[in-house]
Amino acid sequence: NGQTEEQTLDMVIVGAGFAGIWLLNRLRQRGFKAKIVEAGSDLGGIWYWNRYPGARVDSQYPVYALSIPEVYDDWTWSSHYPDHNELREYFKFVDERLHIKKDCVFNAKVTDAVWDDAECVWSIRCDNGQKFRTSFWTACTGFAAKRYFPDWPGYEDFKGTMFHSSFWPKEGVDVRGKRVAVIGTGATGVQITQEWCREIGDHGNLEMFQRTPNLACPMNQVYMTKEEQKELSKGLPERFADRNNHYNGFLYQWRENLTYDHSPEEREEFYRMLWKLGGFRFLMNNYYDMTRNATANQEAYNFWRDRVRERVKDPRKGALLAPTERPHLFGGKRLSLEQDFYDQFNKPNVDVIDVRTNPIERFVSDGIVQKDGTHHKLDMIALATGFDSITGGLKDMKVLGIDGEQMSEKWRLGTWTYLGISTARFPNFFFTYGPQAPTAFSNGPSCIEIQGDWIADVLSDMRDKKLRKIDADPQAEAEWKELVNDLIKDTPRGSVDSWYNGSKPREHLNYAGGIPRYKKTLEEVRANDYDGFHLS
Ligand code: NA7
Repeated sequence: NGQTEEQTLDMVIVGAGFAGIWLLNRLRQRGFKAKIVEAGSDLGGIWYWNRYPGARVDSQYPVYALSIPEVYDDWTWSSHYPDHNELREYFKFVDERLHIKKDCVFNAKVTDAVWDDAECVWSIRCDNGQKFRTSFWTACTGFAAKRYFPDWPGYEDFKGTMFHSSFWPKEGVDVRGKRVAVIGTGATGVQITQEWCREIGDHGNLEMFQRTPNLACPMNQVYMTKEEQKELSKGLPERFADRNNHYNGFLYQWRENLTYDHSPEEREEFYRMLWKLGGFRFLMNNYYDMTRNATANQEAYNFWRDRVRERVKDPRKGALLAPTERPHLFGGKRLSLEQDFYDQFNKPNVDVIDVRTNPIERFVSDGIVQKDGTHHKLDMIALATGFDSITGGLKDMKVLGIDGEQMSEKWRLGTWTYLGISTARFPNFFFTYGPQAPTAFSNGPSCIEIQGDWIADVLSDMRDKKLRKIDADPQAEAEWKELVNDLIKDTPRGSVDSWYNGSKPREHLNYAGGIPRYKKTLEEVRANDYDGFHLS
């Protein structure tokens, strides 16, 4: 309302997802005054927004959770890969235990943050008029805070129902008997397609518009009984701690042996074993060289393709979903996990539409027209077109640092961070699960707990030493960028075009050194008097 009183704080946290909650909890434990500002009207971060059909986490139980004893001691998940409803229940439970909401301002989006170098204080303003004066602030906005809409003409002409995956109505939509389209085949598009194929029934029709096939792997969902849940929760502290020993923050990682250490028969057996275990294992628990060597990668691709082709009976659909020629290096793009996604394409009323060779030309009142004039009559469209990933949400805020320099301007031609957590000339400002950190290559909670703890340590150390300002050194930042580029060079994720590489400009935005090395680096920087930062 513009009249809201200005609050003075030690830390403003933007975003009430895993990262924001973790950081708030830590700062409270240390006696800091902090508040969360959240654009949504409840806790959950991405899980507040993710309500599309089939939305489900694909980090396998129990790693995708906060390692806070007050929470995990009494919480159980019903399956290895819980859905969005259960995740919101989880956040409700987190609040019951930690009373997070009493320090949250909901329905408020940060618009401006301005640094005062003389006072060492940030002035933060929200779109609802709320203002803060704060010594520090952290953007816990994750990598998907800004939706992406390709610039197709005619969106507004479409008279049917259309939603972006991350802006789905709470009450859901009824697709029974409807003609529907899903645009996009990322992790989201696969989940919506799989779910809608069931929901449309025999009289509906689904078309999945695909530019690039998703090399989706079996989820092999496991539902747990209450007794199993109890039994499994016994070793939780050790398992949470063990996340930090694995590259991706999961409880498994690449093997030490190589693809051709095994005979073709042994290899087949090994692949089948991973396939059966499900989850990301076929990608991330595979031979070490699977993501480093093109021939080894091809071997894995062939296995994957043959398994999918066995399931999709129509050769045309099969060739589009699992092409004979590898469309890109396996693991170069984020794969999805599926249960019966591929089997759904055996229904006569489910099809895959190739928009690589025949792109979407425009939206019209009753559907979509492709370049060659093919007209798809539709009642409903799900836009699973993803996000202006990793830096989009950060660049959307007007952040002014030393001498009024604007962060979006600093990052216009490329992103510069130190440790994937701060950026030079924007003192006392941090971000989590963002650019040049292990973000897209790691299990979210694993990464954000490490970053949150480090940020809390910075505040404690500065309080102890009566310091007021911390700013990254531009040289340290340049070296960090070089390291990020260096680490990713030999991996498929470095060479394949995907959201891993942001949007404008395309660049390497993920730290590929893995969770253990990242954690160690942060600890070393702290132990060496914040090497690479200026403190005053
Ligand atoms: P993604 O993975 O960015 O997927 C977006 C999809 O939209 C992808 O298949 C794109 O095709 C497709 N897309 C984007 N623009 C177009 C145009 N112009 N024409 C056709 N298709 C297009 O977003 P998700 O929401 O699925 O997943 C984001 C992450 O959230 C996910 O990886 C998890 O980590 C959680 P493309 O593949 O680029 O050819």
